[in-house]
Amino acid sequence: MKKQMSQTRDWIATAKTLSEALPYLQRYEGATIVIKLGGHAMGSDEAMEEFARDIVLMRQVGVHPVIVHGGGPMINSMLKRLDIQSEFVGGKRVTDAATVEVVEMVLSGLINKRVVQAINDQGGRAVGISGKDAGLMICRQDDPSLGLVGTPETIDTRLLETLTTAELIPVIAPLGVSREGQTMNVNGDTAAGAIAGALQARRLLLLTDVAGVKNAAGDVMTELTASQIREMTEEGVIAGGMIPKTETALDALARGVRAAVILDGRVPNACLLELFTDHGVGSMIRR
Ligand code: X2W
Repeated sequence: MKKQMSQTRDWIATAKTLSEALPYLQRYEGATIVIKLGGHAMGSDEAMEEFARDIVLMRQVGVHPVIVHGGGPMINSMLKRLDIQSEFVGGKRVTDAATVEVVEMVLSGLINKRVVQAINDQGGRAVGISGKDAGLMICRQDDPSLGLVGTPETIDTRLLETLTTAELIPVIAPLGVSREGQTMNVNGDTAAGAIAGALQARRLLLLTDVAGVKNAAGDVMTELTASQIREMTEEGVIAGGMIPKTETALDALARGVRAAVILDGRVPNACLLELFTDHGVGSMIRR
């Protein structure tokens, strides 16, 4: 009897949570949300399953999620198995012809299909593509010393619009093609920012393994403006691996994305918490 009562209380709490989510569900109905998947959420089958459930739930309530994934650590381990040396300069992988083949195999093959399968296992309908499909992402060479690393130059969103209109969930591997037809390796965050900008997304969610952007005292700032980010970067408060993330966020905002969130992907259901509750986990950056 006692157990039954506590179970009833659990269900009441669940119903209350759902009821409280209504205004948030209404707010994001029909919104395009670009999510950069990386770090912890890709680190285990359980984390991937939980991420996939969040995505399928978003689609179920009328959001249009568009996923861009990374996979740096998996590329590293495959390059190691193949005995190919690899190094990063300024957060980007120096990419020669042999390396780009492995990057494409791992990103478009292994990882992209794993994400697609995880979403489909939860009852979603995901379609895996890369920036090469239908000319989605045309790149120019980033810095010649990095080799085949691309900076997105034009984004053709037509394929993504076709997929989202058909209620399919695009899952994008961050590879592009140069005007000359050369395969280019693109940083996952950079690709997500460019795609979010081209889609004029409501939100860009960057899943990371940190609590968010910290101020000089070491406290996580839950809301920041673009000018605060620029100041904190000049002062050296934002440094190291956070810089590519905040740069991506600023770039997406400049292209018309309404807000970018650097989200702590280690927190369970981070995407749902951010979108459908008052309790975000990470730092929201607005113009
Ligand atoms: C990345 C692409 C994958 C990526 C790389 O080769 O590792 C460049 O560095 P994460 O896990 O999001 O870092 N490309 C140019 O961005 O993965």
